[in-house]
Amino acid sequence: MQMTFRWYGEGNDKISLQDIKQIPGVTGIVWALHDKMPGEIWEEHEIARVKEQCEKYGFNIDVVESVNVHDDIKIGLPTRDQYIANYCQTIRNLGKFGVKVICYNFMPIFDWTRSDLFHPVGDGSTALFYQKNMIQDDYNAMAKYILDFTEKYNMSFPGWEPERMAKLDELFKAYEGVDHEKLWANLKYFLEGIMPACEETGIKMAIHMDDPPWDIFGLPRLLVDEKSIDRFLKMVDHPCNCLTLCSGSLNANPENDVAAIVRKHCDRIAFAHIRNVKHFENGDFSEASHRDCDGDTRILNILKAYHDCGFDGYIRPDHGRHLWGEKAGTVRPGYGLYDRALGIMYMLGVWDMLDKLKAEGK
Ligand code: DNO
Repeated sequence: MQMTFRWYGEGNDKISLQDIKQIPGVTGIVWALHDKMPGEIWEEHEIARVKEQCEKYGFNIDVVESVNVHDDIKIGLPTRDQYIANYCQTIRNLGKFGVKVICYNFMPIFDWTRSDLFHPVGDGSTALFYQKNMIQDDYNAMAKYILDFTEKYNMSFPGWEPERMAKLDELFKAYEGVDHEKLWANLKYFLEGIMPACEETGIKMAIHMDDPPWDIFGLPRLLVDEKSIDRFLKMVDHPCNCLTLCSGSLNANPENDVAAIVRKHCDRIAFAHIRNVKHFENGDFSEASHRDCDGDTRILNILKAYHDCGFDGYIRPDHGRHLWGEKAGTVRPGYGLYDRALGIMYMLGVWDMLDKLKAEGK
């Protein structure tokens, strides 16, 4: 596997490439052009700039997270063809700079959703938290909480573009009639439209799991469990149609056995997100450190499954807690430096030991 670290870009991330360089084992930066709106073409000179910045520190830019998909594609409007053509052009432009994997999602309107971005964990640190009864009917209240935060601290969240969020009621109206089956059909149409550009460039499209893995605010969500992943891979059975298997997103539903999915579909997992989640009986969940016993996601089983399958794709620590002075305003929720660096050391520790045992025939 190839260890990577998500970075929000020069001037947009308080964490520097120099900081990341000091974490052992990181070979690649997971990046994006965060000022692009969904549907816009990523231009060559913009991509070249990031490549140059990362290469200065010896990092590759093999993985992009994310090139966001325009709502018209998800809704299935006639305008989608132009947006799909733009997406193909972005794929071709990224291919020219050696990009290998594009992580994206197909969630209607909202990307990941939480009710508390800095929830006390009990040891002085904080983490992202999901209170189930707060994410049910009032999407405006939830969006207001997130947007007030981004405005107060002057940061943008991918998938939460203020321009889109300003038109929430309109967006919800546009999605009326887009049920699960319609959304599956629109996803298929999109994938079939972009597979030729993937073939040309060798880029793998790696869909992110829906987070959380159930419908919210009456909006359908598709990538939620083993059965839906089977359906997705079969629907467009192409080696460039791959997964970003996010352990934490899937395991927000305790019934999802992520290690079993790894063993079943390892050859189609281009990108692994490792995140640990702690469940509460009432359906709430909190994010936890990467250490197996700190959450319920069974991180050790998952890493063992990747190792047994000879996984040579990209991996990254996902959300971390906020530690040692990291707080609202100093750090992006879930994307501080310290806990993600600790997560990397934990994963590499496990991986190195598995390598050693294998080499010794044990
Ligand atoms: C959350 C991330 C997601 C992910 C997108 C991919 O922190 O894992 O926002 O980047 O869903 O498009």
